[in-house]
Parts: sequence; structure tokens; C-alpha cells
Amino acid sequence: MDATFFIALVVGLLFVLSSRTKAETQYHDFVVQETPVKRLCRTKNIITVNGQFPGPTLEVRDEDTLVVNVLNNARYNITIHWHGILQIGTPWADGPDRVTQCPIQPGASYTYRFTIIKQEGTLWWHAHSQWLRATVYGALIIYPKLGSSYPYPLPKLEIPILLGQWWNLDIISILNQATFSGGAPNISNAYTINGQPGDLYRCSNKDTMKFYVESGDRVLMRVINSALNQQLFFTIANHQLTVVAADALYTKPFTTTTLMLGPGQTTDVILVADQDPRYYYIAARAYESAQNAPFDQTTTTAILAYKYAPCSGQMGTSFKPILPNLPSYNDTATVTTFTSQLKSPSKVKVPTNITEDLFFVIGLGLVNCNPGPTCQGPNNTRFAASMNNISFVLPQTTSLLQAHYQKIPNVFTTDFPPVPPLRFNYTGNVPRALWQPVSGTKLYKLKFGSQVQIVLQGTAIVSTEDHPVHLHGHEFYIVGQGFGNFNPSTDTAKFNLYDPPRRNTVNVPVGGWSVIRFIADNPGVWLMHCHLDSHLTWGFGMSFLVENGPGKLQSVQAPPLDLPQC
Ligand SMILES: *[C@@H]1O[C@H](CO)[C@@H](O)[C@H](O)[C@H]1NC(C)=O
Ligand SMILES: *[C@@H]1O[C@H](CO)[C@@H](O)[C@H](O)[C@H]1NC(C)=O
Ligand SMILES: *[C@@H]1O[C@H](CO)[C@@H](O)[C@H](O)[C@H]1NC(C)=O
Ligand SMILES: *[C@@H]1O[C@H](CO)[C@@H](O)[C@H](O)[C@H]1NC(C)=O
Ligand SMILES: *[C@@H]1O[C@H](CO)[C@@H](O)[C@H](O)[C@H]1NC(C)=O
Ligand SMILES: *[C@@H]1O[C@H](CO)[C@@H](O)[C@H](O)[C@H]1NC(C)=O
Ligand SMILES: *[C@@H]1O[C@H](CO)[C@@H](O)[C@H](O)[C@H]1NC(C)=O
Ligand SMILES: [Cu+2]
Repeated sequence: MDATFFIALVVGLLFVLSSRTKAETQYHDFVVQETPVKRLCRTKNIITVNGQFPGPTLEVRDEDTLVVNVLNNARYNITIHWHGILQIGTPWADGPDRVTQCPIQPGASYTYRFTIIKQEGTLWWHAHSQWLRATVYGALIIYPKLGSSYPYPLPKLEIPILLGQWWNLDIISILNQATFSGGAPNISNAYTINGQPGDLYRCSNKDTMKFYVESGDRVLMRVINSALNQQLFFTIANHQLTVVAADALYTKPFTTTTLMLGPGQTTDVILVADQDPRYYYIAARAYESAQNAPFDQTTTTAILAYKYAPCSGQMGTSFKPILPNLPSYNDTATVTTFTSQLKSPSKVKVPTNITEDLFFVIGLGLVNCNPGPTCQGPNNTRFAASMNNISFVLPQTTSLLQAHYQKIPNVFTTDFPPVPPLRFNYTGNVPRALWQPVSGTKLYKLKFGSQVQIVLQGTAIVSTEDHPVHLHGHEFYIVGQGFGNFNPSTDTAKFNLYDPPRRNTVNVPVGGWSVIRFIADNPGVWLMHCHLDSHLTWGFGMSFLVENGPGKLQSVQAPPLDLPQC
């Protein structure tokens, strides 16, 4: 063989191989700005990224690196969180305000750099300061790395569906008013699908989202609950949905008509366009488990539109979309049926040598105060929330991660209680004397490699309620859940240690409990919190401090030079 040809062949082969397997680095500019948008018959300014609402969709592959320069041209402090990205070795890029960084102040910028490590599926990004994520969010789609594919037949179409929540008034004034008054924040005026409320709201018809399909198409819908303060049911008229993944982790496929997603959660479903060629509504509305709590009872819709739907004139019946049935707002039975079907695709390695056996009592509370304009909660109180009776307070002068890394004293303590300070009938009639939590900035230290189990036990304080609890920096197995008080002697035996679902956000059932397990293998400071932003504001959060490990890449590295300072 001719030598030149041989070299060309080898080089060519190497090129093909490297282009097949080489991950890439993607650079993006996010300009945070004020943008006028018109919804529900009125125009208002909202905070957006690059003037887009929802924000830009990021599409990457597993093993790619993202470099996102965020320039803040708005008048509020902001941070961006990459929801569900593990941030292995890059805790400074996680984003929660005052947890892993100080905010990016108006006029300033910060570059988030991180690599996707063994993750694929549907995630999203959102602001993680004040309540700016009401409008600052977008999809983050991770395709399998080159050369690998989905564990199901390739769909013809992929549609990201971001469910959102819309207020006619400025979200920061809603937050400020609630913070001042101590009462519940004003309810939203609409829910949205990809930023649009849909046909059932005033002045919304012409902008309703339409997704066109052809008969026989297999469609992958990547459903994301990006609502600020509301769990949502999701359904599509006349169509079955096959669930294939949740929170960017594959599941054993199962078929359902209705999904329920807490804020923060994602669910991938496959739909086959196997119905009469016409228009069908895609719809979402509230799942509200708290008793006597006001909530937005509207329904958002988009349209699944079969191309070649028979024309029968402008107002033809085939263009009038069919509305699906949605469960009642308080249909917990449907939620339980749905969540109990979520399982890992096959046997998984669940931590079984538990070295940290934690029990967190979670829920709302009330703080007594002198009657007045700042005590507008029930009976002259202010709303609060807590985990193990600690209502979480963020530091003001630096972030928790910075205080940890630079050993700055008096920012936090590490005495977050592993078990509740008091044992009581959590979901029973809780004496009023137990309703008031204490404030604190307490972390819980985890040795690198700890095998952690946490019982998340809801309470009936103020009201029982479903809480979507999200953990940063880790994914966990949900080994069990139930109603009432967790009973170790009977409930432990029923844990699913074979194929439990793995997620980053668990819905702790209303008046019940969930048990999660994970390995603390990512050094840093990681927030765990209720993903209803109103609850987080009231103190429903805590942070883990995962200590450095022995390995070379197992310790927190120096912060990036452009890390914002307070
Ligand atoms: C909240 O709603 C109340 C009652 O409808 C209204 O008076 C108030 O102005 C609203 N607050 C904000 C900040 O929108
Ligand atoms: C749900 O709400 C309906 C109507 O408000 C009520 O009659 C029913 O008792 C509620 N169900 C549950 C399980 O709370
Ligand atoms: C379980 O964890 C303990 C404490 O870290 C360790 O000493 C023990 O060897 C572990 N057991 C197994 C079976 O891994
Ligand atoms: C407010 O006070 C009334 C009268 O004492 C009582 O019936 C009600 O349960 C209280 N509500 C709360 C949320 O504490
Ligand atoms: C806890 O409260 C519930 C509801 O009031 C009651 O049914 C149950 O018996 C109580 N459990 C204990 C152990 O007291
Ligand atoms: C929380 O702590 C406060 C202050 O010590 C106490 O009054 C209250 O009873 C505690 N509540 C619970 C549920 O532990
Ligand atoms: C923005 O962040 C800076 C730095 O922490 C802080 O001093 C300032 O008060 C913040 N501004 C607002 C409006 O929260
Ligand atoms: Cu909550």
C-alpha cells in the first residue's frame, strides 16, 4: 500500500473517530434585560434572557461543556441555576443566590462553566434569586453522547413544553408585598405553555401555541414544570402518554392519560398521533393539596394540530379543539397512582450501607407578631416554613460556599439537627405551641462518600400540603412514600430497593412522607429546598456541606476569578 495513502487513511479514520466521540464546548451569551410582552390584554415589562420568553433552549450532548456568560442589564440582582445538572467538581456554577455565589449585580457579569457528566434527558435553567424565575427560565436538553441513542425508538418530533405561571403585576412587587405583609402572595392570573396562556383566557387565542403533527408520528414531549408556586396536572385530549423519563433519568415506560409535576420536575412522554386528524387541546391546571388555600383555578392550553385535518370551512368543527378532562384540583388519588408507577428501568444500585440516617420534618409554620400591617398571615401572624423546625435564612455578606471555602467565620453553623428536636404526631392535630419555628443558617455536614437516607416527613401545621423537595448537586432514589406518619418498623420493610425511581425533585405527598437515598460524592455546599418559591422564601430549605474526598478531583477548587462578590 502506498505510504501517503496509508497515512491519509489513518488520519481520516482518526478524524472520523474523534468527530464521533469528541465532546464539544458550547459558548452562550445570556443578556438579562427588561422586555415588554403582551399577555392577557395588557403589555408589561418582564425580565428575560436575550429578550426571549421563555428563554433560549440550550441543546447539548452528554459530556459537552457549557460556558454561559451572563450579563445583567436589568435592575435586579440575579443568578442562574442549571436545574438538575450535578455540577460535579463545579459547585461555583450551581447558582442559588447566597448559597454558592453572591448575585450578579446590575451591570455586572459572571460566566458559568460546567461539563455534563453522565446525564441525558430534559432539564432546565432558571433564575435562582428572589422570584425572578417567574419569567427567567428555559429548557436545557441533553442528548445522548455521539454514538449512543435513546433506550426507545427514535421519535419523529421532539417538543419541549414549559409550563409556567403568569402574574399581571410585576413579580418583584408581588414578592415584596408578601414579604412586607407576612401573608400569602397574590395568586397568579394565568398558567402558560411555552409562555402563552392559550384559548381559555382573554386576548390569547391568536397566540396559542400550536404543535403540528402528522398521523402516525411518534412525538417526544419534554414536559417541564417551571411554574413558580404551583404543582400542575397535564393531559392531552384523547391521547395516551407513555412516560419514559423523569428529571433526566429514564424510567420503566408506562402509559397514562395524566401527569402531575411539581415545580422543578420534568417528565418525558411519547405520544403517538393515532387519533382522527383534527385539533386536540394540551392542557394543564393546578393540583392544589392544601386545604382552604386560595389558588389560581384557570387552565392553560396549547393545541396538538394534525396537519391535513379535514377542512370544513373556516369555523369547521375539526378546527375546534377537543378539551380533555382534567382531574379535580385536589385529586390526590390520581397523583398517587401516577407517582407509584415511576420506576427505574431495571435493577439499580441503591445505597444500602446507610451511614447518615436523617429524619427531616418539613412544612409550614406561623410566627406570632404584634397586630399590624406586617402580620397579615392567619390570626395576626406571619407565614413561615421550616425543616426540623429551622426556618432557613440566607447570609447577607457572602455565600455559604465562599464562607466554607475561605473559612469565613460567623456566616453559618453546622449544627442542623439530623432528627427533629421534638417528636409529635406530625400529621395529626398539632398543638399550636409547636407551630412557630426558629430562624437559622444551619448546615449539615456530610463526609465525602456518606450513604445518606432522609425521611422527609410532612406536617399538618397550618395545613397538610404536597411539597416538591429539590436537592442540588445530587440525584436520589425515592425508596418509599406514604401517608400519615412514617413508621420505621413497618414502612422500612416496604422500601423498593430494587428499581426505585431516581430524581432530583420529590413530591412529598400531602400529609405524608417520602424516603430518599443518595451518596454524598460531590464536595460543596448544596441547597435542599421546597421548589414552591413562596415556601422557600418563608424558610423551607437547608444546605448540606459535603466535605472534600481523598481523591485528586474530589475537593472544592478555587472559585472562578469573576465570581460575584456581595
Ligand atoms: C394583591 O391583590 C390584592 C387584592 O386583589 C391587591 O389589592 C394588591 O394590590 C395586589 N398586590 C400586588 C402587589 O399585586
Ligand atoms: C376535593 O374538593 C371537593 C370540592 O371542593 C370536596 O368536595 C372534596 O371533599 C375534596 N376532596 C378531598 C380528597 O379533599
Ligand atoms: C458500611 O459503612 C461503614 C462505615 O463507613 C464501614 O465501616 C463498613 O465497612 C461498610 N460496610 C459495607 C458492607 O460496605
Ligand atoms: C384563627 O383563630 C380562630 C379563632 O380562635 C381559630 O378557629 C382558627 O383555627 C385560627 N386559625 C389559624 C390558622 O390558626
Ligand atoms: C395522630 O393524629 C391522627 C389524626 O388526628 C390520629 O388519627 C392518630 O391516631 C394520631 N396518632 C397518634 C400516634 O396519636
Ligand atoms: C420549634 O422551636 C420553638 C422554639 O424553641 C418551639 O417553641 C416550638 O415548639 C418548636 N416546634 C417544633 C415543631 O419543634
Ligand atoms: C444586590 O446584591 C448586593 C450584593 O449582595 C446587595 O448589597 C444589594 O442590597 C442587593 N440588591 C437588592 C435590591 O437586593
Ligand atoms: Cu413547599
